[in-house]
This record gives sequence, structure tokens and C-alpha cells, in this order.
Amino acid sequence: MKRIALALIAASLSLSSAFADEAHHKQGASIEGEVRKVDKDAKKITIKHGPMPTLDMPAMTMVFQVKDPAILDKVKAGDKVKFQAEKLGGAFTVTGMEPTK
Ligand SMILES: [Cu+2]
Repeated sequence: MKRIALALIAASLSLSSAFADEAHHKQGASIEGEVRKVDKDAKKITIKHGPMPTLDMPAMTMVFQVKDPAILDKVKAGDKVKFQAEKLGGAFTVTGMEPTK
């Protein structure tokens, strides 16, 4: 019986450290990218982005929604950016963006 209890404790310890890792990653790490297209009417932006570990995504070019349309006034196609993204209501959404030089 003792051995089973120890195994359970070990299992729950490794689980909780996995969760801690996850929480750490979710603290809005910036992703590098390059703007490909800005669509103000549809409130969408196409970004060629680097790897996004928080969203479990490799580097690719894709379309994002934007949380705040004002983000689209700050950037244009060809700009290099750092941005934050989350999955909101099933859609990949840019929550913040800064041009880089
Ligand atoms: Cu992607």
C-alpha cells in the first residue's frame, strides 16, 4: 500500500510542475513576426510568425483576428513586429503588437 501512495505522490508532483510550466508560458511572451497584410474592414491581419509555444504552433504565415482594431493603425504590410496572441473564442487573436526595427 505504501508503494502505491508514493507512486501517486510522485505522479501528482510531476503533473503540478507541468501545470506550472504552462502558466509560466501563458504570461504573454512576445512572438516575432512580419506583417503580410492588414485588413481593417475585416479587422484581420496576416502575419508571418515565428514559433508560438504557448499556442503550440510552429512558424508559419496565417491570418489573425485583432482584439482591438487600433492595433491595425500602428502597422502596415512589410513591418517587422513583436506581438502577443491568444486563442479567444476559438479564433487566434492578436492582443498586442509593437513594430520593431
Ligand atoms: Cu500560426
